[in-house]
Amino acid sequence: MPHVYGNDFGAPERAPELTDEAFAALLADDGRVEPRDPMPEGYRRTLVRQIAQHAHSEIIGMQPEGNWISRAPSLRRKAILMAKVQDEAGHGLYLYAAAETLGVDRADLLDQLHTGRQKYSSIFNYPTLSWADVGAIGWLVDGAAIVNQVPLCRCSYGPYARAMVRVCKEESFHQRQGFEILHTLSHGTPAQKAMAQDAVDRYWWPSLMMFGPPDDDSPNSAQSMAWGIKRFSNDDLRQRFVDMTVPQAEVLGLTLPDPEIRWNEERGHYDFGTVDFTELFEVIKGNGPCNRDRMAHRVAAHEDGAWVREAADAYAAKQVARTEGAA
Ligand code: FAQ
Repeated sequence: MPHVYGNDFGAPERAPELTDEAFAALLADDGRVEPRDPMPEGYRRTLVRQIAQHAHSEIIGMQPEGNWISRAPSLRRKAILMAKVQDEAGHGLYLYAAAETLGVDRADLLDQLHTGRQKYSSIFNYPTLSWADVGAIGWLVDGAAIVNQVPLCRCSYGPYARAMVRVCKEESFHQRQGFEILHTLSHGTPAQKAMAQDAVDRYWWPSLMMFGPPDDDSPNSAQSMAWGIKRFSNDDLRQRFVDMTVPQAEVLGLTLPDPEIRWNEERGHYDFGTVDFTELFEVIKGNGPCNRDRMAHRVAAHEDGAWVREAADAYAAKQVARTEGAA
């Protein structure tokens, strides 16, 4: 079936293509592209790629923390964690809906995830070994996600930018709950502090990798920035994250596992050590510690949920039949 824009955003059939020059003029004029606007095919494909990867990351990202829902240390922690994991599912939904405004179908995007043709963030291929990892994910992973996503609220594509506004508000809450978990552990017993430190030691470098490869090895950045999809480069956002996080680590009383971190007066930024991008590329290729588990779990959950999709389809068909019968 040919896919059309029609969905929650009320958009019509696929918009026609546009030359790069005409599109540049449109961007310069109001800077915001909506589903009904014509757009170059490359722009549309880039958005589908990035938004789909982003959506997949949100739903795969439910797994590492979901692992701790049944073992959260108190009822309060459990309720908060359940709400957070549910938020991630909601973020996935906003993002799949935003992708669908570009004329793709979410069932097809999920199929591409399940068959390894589309990526999801490297960070979710690391295990959550202790309760402190839930704190480290909130503080560092959600923290990195916010730094990356706040500029996406100004992305040139309207539905993606608007989805990001709400996502960022929720991520801010997530980051604070992670910070609070680590603060409590860090000011608890020596064993609790050691657990918090161990979590930060393991999650620090993978969090820096979330921003993607270095700028000179990032094939998509230049074009995405020219199109106003990305507003800052991978390295600029990575630096922003380091600058934001170092003072927070001091408040937590925890050490970031990088002896090269120091304030550079001249640059007005923190210097930091070299990220091992070989590890990032290996994880992206499928060779991280948990890639196979994450994907097997996702595919099994999708198959187990087939009856829900069938029931929803049957209900929708019944509603249509009722409406047509009443007309
Ligand atoms: N992992 O040329 P670039 C979250 C791929 S949400 C995996 O630099 P681009 C919330 C990249 O796709 C986290 N793959 O690419 C949460 C490209 O592959 P392709 C997700 C990566 O797109 C918290 C290739 O490498 N956030 O955490 C990664 O210009 C807690 C070359 O790279 C987003 O998706 C990576 N780390 O820049 C949920 C934000 N880095 O497709 C649960 C939106 C790069 O050409 C719990 N996305 N690749 O084959 C973006 O901002 C961008 O897509 C980047 C990559 C910055 C990720």
